[in-house]
This record gives sequence, structure tokens and C-alpha cells, in this order.
Amino acid sequence: LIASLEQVDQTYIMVKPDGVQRGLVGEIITRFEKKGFKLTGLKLFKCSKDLAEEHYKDLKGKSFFPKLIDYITSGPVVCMAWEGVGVVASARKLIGSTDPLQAEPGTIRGDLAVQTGRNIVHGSDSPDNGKREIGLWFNEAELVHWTPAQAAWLR
Ligand code: FUP
Repeated sequence: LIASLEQVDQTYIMVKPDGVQRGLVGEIITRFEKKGFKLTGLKLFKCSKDLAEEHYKDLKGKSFFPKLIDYITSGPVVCMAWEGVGVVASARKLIGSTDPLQAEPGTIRGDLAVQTGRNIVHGSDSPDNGKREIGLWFNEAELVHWTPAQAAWLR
């Protein structure tokens, strides 16, 4: 018997320093919780330049790269691992476009931000990057694999 044809994915979500400074941590967590995804990792963290550069290594050649690294390392971030069927693509929809002025109202960036360089939240862009980024920002011991009591209703 095939238990499920649908792949359970993981995504790395991060409240960036401006989101923490503006007091938006609870609001951002709430959106993923209400959607019905499962939180498997959560911490407040001040990241090193090395980690920030590794996280954004695909953008290394871009003109905005140094500013991006300064921004991400400028204050604490909130690191999260979320799990669920389709969580990577769905989280990107919840987050909205990279440029908050282009992001639809109802999305996190569309509702809460105005600048690309201050777009308050990160979400992995593929299931492979989800795994890679969770491995980068969390130790295995910090991740919790659990079964929500409402699993039969929300999956
Ligand atoms: P996203 O996947 O929406 O986070 O967007 P990207 O991976 O393309 O960009 C990562 C981060 O780089 C953005 F969140 C903000 C920053 N960035 C800029 O500062 N300027 C740009 O023109 C594009 C991205």
C-alpha cells in the first residue's frame, strides 16, 4: 500500500532583523501557525557574517550582496523550521514578492513592509534549499519531530 503520494517538505523561515526590531515576530509566526503548518524548530539568534554569506551564497555576485550581509547580521533574527505538504511554495505565497511594494495585500510583505532591502522575512525557494538552510541554521538536536493532536484535521 502507498501511504501517501504527497511529499512532506521542510522550509526555513526567518524573521529578519527589521522584523524583530519592529515587534513583528508574533504576527509572522501566527500566519504560518494559522495556515496549519507544523513548527519543528524555533530560536532567536545573532548570526555570524560567515553564516549569512553561506546562506545567501547564490547571491554572492550581486551588487547588493554586501548590504544584504550587513542587514542580516545587524541584529537578532528568529530562525524557524516548518514542515508540511507543499510548505515551501505555500510559505512563499504567504510571504509575497521580494519587493514588498509588488507583494499582494494579504501577504506578510504586502501587509507589513515597503523596501526590498528591509523585507522582514525569508522563506526557502525550493525543497532542496529548505533542507540545506535548516541544516545550516539549526543543529539536529534543536529540531523537534512531533505529531500535533489535530493531525487528523490539519495535515
Ligand atoms: P527572496 O527569495 O524573496 O528572499 O528574494 P531573493 O532570494 O532574490 O533575495 C534575497 C534577499 O536579497 C532579499 F530578501 C532582499 C535582498 N535583495 C536586495 O536587497 N535587492 C535586490 O534587488 C534583490 C534582493
